[in-house]
Amino acid sequence: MHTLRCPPLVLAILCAALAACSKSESPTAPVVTTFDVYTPGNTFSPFSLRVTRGSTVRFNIYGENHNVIFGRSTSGAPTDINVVKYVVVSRQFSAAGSFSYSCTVHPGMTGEIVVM
Ligand SMILES: [Cu+2]
Repeated sequence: MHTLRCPPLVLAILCAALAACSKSESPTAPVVTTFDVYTPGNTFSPFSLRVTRGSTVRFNIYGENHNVIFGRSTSGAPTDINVVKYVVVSRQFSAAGSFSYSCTVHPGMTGEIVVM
């Protein structure tokens, strides 16, 4: 009969290799955080915002009445924000992509959220 045996040294090397592998995988979680967009002078500021997938964007609607309408053709876009004033409305971006939006009250008032 033949029995399969692993020398202790081989086991020790395998264990060390496995430990090194699991260590190097853990710290690469994406940074999910919260961002702010403001409405100074009937513009969205910042005009373009890059965020990590799963992040939250707070739309700080001040000054005049504004809405935030996302392109209907873009799948994964968050729900539109109806016309409001003096409120902060949060939207979470859980899908990667480029989401442009506009305020239909003020022609040319546009912005975009790029989700990586
Ligand atoms: Cu507006």
